Amino acid sequence: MRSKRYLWALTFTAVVAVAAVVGLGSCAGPGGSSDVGAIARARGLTEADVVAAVKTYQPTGKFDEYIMFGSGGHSGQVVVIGVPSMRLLKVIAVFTPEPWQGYGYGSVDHQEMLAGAGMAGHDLSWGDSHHPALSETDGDYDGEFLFINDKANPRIALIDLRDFETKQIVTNENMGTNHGGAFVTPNTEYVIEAAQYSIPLWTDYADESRYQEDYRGLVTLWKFDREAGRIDEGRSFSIELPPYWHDLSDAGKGPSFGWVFLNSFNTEMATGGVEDGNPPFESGASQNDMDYMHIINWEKAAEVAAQRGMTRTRNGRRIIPIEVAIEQGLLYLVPEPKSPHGADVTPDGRFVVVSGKLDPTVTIYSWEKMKQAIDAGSFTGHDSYGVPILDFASVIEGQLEVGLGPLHTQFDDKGCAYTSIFLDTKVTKWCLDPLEVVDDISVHYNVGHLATAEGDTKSPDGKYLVAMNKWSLDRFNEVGPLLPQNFQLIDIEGDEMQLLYDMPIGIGEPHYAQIIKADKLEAFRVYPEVGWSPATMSLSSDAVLAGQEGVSRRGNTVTVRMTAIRSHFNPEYIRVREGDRVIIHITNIEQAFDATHGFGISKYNINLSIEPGEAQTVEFVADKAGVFPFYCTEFCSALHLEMMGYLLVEPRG
Ligand code: K7E
Ligand code: CUA
Repeated sequence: MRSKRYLWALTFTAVVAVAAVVGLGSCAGPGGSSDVGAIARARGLTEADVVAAVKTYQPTGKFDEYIMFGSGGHSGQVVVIGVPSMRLLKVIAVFTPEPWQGYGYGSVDHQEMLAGAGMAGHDLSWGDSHHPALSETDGDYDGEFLFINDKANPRIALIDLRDFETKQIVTNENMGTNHGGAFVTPNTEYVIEAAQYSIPLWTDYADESRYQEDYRGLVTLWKFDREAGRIDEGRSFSIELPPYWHDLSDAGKGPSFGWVFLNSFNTEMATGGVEDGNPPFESGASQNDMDYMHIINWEKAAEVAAQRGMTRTRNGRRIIPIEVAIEQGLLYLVPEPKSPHGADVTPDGRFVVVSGKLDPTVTIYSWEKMKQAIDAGSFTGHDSYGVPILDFASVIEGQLEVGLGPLHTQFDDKGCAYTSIFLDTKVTKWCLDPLEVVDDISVHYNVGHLATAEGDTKSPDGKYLVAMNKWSLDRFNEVGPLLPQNFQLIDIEGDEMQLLYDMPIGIGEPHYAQIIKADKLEAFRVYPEVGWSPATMSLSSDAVLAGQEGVSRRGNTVTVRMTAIRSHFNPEYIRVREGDRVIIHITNIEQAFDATHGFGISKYNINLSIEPGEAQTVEFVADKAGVFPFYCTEFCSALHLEMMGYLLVEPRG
């Protein structure tokens, strides 16, 4: 191993030399603001710190090479972060109302979408987002769409990356919660969503004494219609699974194209009940040494689901019953070590890497061997639901000890893998050929997922790895008992991993993230035409152009047609009577880059964000008489404070 001292001297000299070359030498004298060496010494920075700073700092106006889409955990949102600077660029509103984006604060389109995303008769104003998935074409991120799951309320959301806005949320009443999603197949043919905690499937209610008979797992394949930019619910289908608890999934690619790999735990089918003297779930569900990975043929399942009589419908969704799945050869099991968490397909699609939370190894399954066993019908037996089980020893490629509590694995461009090690709170780097551990690095602390640049594609870039840590403890200034989580950026270009940057993330527990090359994204700068509807991604029929403003009344409904431009609304008065229904169509008629206006009405819980070219509609009942200022909530110009008007609600009688 190279001596740290040597490394310090080398890089320190290099930095000072670079500074001297670019004219930043010690012109201000020792301790002066432009003496790099003196500043580093005064701040107590090591040479590794200086190198890390140089590798991550982005001067103003310079852009990041990569964009990371991270789950916002129980904020229900998606965070967008530049890599390597780790600058937070945006928090995309997904499952939770968000006032800056005017998401859920009066906009009719958002209101409708969020209302349609309720479940079990409840409006839902939060989600537990875990796994973002970028759309793929031929196994590579294409930068067009992003999907993310809501674990708490089994839902999948779709975000259009032309404007980074949520366009659709689909609900899955046949699941209790989900976890094995969102993951996409290599051309985004389908978005995969697997249930986590099993619930009764074919009956509305069954208590836990009927667990094995009535509770079931489920995996749903949501059909993605790229042309429409929407999930096609009618062409989507599910497959009934045994009532294990299902965890992470991943789609096969290359030789394993057409298949999905899905972990499970609690194959013990423990039903808990610690209050009655039973073993709690935590011990009941982790007794066995082996659980089952599910091997699912989605390509064939899609054909089967399209045939008459092959599915049963429940809550309006088509499900392939487990007997049909077995008979048609859609579902197989293979044992996997103890309470597995991550299942990750290698970039070449030849292997599946599984980590058992209670096992110090990663297990590498060979797709070739699994496929041979499936084709030959060579099984060791069947589970109690009749699903064929492959022989563990004959389908694995190998096992490698990586540390205590391995969770998730990501890949680089050199045939190596990175596994997060929760209990040892480190990342282990290992390579496939030969199968050996080559490096490890401590992370701070209790790491969950990892993300490498373009890591889930068939051609990862390597370069950067972000460790998403659950605990941050002593890494940041103390902010009370609820601490931020910690995204740690790690340089993986060289043989030894190097920690570059700690980014506190204080909106919710990050689970997974994906990192895409920034130049693959082609976001709108402004909406393409004045009067654009982000909901339909086309010209809105309610667009209001300059000169088309006005107010009209029909019975108790007052319709306002309004424009917004720096720095006024037109009209500036909205005169209604108490109890009137008020519909306001507003268009931001500007096409200037970044000239966003807001529209907030005091005390009515209304706020819109209207980006250049955007048309929005807000609808409400003026149920409280009085005078209510409305104003632009974005500081858009020197006369932004003057960009206001009054809602006059005349009292009845
Ligand atoms: Cu490990 Cu939901 Cu993927 Cu959290 S999950 S870490
Ligand atoms: Cu428009 Cu402020």
